[in-house]
Amino acid sequence: MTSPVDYQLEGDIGVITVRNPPVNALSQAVRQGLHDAITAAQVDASKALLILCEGRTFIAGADITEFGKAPLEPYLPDLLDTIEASAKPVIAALHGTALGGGFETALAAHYRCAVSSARVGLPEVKLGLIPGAGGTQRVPRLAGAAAALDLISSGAPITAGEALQLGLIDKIVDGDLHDAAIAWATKLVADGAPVRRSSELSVPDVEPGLFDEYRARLGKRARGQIAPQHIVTCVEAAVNSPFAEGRAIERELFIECMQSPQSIAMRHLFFAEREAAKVDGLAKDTQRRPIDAVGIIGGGTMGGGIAMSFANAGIPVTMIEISDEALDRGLSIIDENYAGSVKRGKLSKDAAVSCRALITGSTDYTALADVDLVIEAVFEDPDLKKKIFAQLDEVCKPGVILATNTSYQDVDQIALATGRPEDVIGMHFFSPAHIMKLLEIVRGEKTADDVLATVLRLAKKIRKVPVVSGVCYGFIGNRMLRPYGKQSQLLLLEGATPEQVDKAMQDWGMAMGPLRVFDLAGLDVGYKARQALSDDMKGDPKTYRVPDMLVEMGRLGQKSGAGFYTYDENRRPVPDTAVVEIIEQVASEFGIERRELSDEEIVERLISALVDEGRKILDEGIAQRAGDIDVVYVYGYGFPAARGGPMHYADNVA
Ligand code: T1G
Repeated sequence: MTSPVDYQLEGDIGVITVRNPPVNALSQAVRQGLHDAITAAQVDASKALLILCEGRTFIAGADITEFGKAPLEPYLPDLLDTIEASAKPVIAALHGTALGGGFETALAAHYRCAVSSARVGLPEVKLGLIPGAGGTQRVPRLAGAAAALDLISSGAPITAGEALQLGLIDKIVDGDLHDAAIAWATKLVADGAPVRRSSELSVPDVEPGLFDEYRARLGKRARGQIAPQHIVTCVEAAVNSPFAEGRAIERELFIECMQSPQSIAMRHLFFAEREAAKVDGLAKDTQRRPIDAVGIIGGGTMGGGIAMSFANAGIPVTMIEISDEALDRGLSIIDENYAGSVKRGKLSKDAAVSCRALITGSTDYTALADVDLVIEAVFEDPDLKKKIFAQLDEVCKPGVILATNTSYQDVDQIALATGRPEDVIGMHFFSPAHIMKLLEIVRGEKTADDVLATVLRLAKKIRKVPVVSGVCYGFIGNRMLRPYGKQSQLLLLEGATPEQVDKAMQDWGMAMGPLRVFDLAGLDVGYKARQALSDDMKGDPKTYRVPDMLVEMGRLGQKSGAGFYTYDENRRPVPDTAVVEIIEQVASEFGIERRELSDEEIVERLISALVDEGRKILDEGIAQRAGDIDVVYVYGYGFPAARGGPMHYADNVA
């Protein structure tokens, strides 16, 4: 088998090229190839060595598919020692995303250059891991402890410009990377540039209390996760110990993370997220329709957030509202959101201005005559949605994709309101739509393959994580939320309080407990949905009597200042004995004797409710695979990534 690593002498420079598509991951063959090339070059005519990669990116990390299997030599830390020990200067030339073990490889080299579009980072923490090949020891030596803690604990990549400022790379080159890197390497040789080993540097002075501050901050931000805390331990070791000792601590903690259920869960999600974008039976080369302009029906919270998602990806948007007042209101919400993103440093002022400029409004449907996709985002009235789709059928040109943002309505029924059901699909965004990553794509009975393929590709362009669902009441996420919600009501009647249920779930890792979620969504939403259902479909009255009573008392949730909790002036939930009294009254009406419930029982019953419904969804083929359900719950419902999603948890942990 040909090695994925090639070595050529170009003048005085030994050029080592990695070719391991799609992302030049550090598979065993790549590690072996690099090792052999570096070793051979020590005794040939080369005066300096250059490592670069073909394809879309420099090495994007260790090969995650090898994790959990018996490790094969050469081990990455040993390979990087070999690179750093080279007697001849080694230069790494970066493009695309130099991540994880890929960036660690570059840090073991003596010099680093990059094209300006390159990004570098150590995202291991997103896999429940820590850098395992010297990253926690070399980054602090080059950029300082605080910068290292930020880079490694966030896992977020930085630009080449930021890396240059931090001293993590030495030069940004223009034009063709290969040629520019050869030219720079030749100059370094001509200038007699020495080998420079970052492992021999010491970490610049550290602010007192830095590590305790990070432990506390990460303890809040990544509750219950082990990797972030181990990162702090390793960077602290870089300050207090020689390189070899610090690296040994890193290795020990890396192996602990690798074997942890948390990392196994997060690695499962890494691949599940990528699998979710693939649809059985949908050919990879399915023709896609061009989407150069989008229309949004409804300028409310969802409509505004959806409009921003497209504008932020450079796609012009026309937002339709029923009146000028409503339109102004919708556009001003968007202005506030952009101002907020700039204030939080998520977006530069210039970027906010140029994105906002892509959003226009109208009260006239004919303004949609030239768009390629329309997304309806009005409130959940099935007749109103059908009326809108019938209108769109009249004004939109042939080939336009007609999408509904409904959270649970029958997409097939909506499609039948048009003469082109094959062009109709569900695109269920999550609030706030310009932030939440999940996009549930609902494939209708008649939805055409090219419509589905187009929307799947588009999801990636607007930086969403797509999951495909079949048509059923509530699709994947909201359908599972119903039994979860019902179970929370039974737990209240049997003896728990709203704050006990929510605290148990939050301590277990959920971003928010069920009662707070319902208060945030608005209890009236569920109430109205129930009004449209028959008693049979509503199910056991024990599971909705309390929320019905709260709504009828005007306690609609956070938006009305009270629901299962009362909310203070800072929108913080405050337990309310009046709610407990209502729960006790309803319990006695149903003859339920209330008792002590343990947090374990609360968690077990709520998660089981999710999993049981998940299994039905799989049996019915509404979801293609269990991993899809996990991606929905982690990206859309605040399920802890460190537990891998409800189905992974049930199959691997519970
Ligand atoms: N190993 C194996 N396969 C990988 C991979 C990796 N590191 N990265 C991507 N792939 C596959 C992916 O499954 C998909 O396959 C295809 O490549 C394209 O990926 C010791 C231990 C690089 C930013 O965490 O973040 O190094 O589905 O669809 O959107 O310290 O992939 O086509 O069959 O995501 O353009 C650290 C992980 C590893 C980076 C490209 N590195 N990758 O994004 O394409 S841990 C990472 C990414 C480590 C060391 C430690 C992204 C990307 P398929 P894609 P993309």
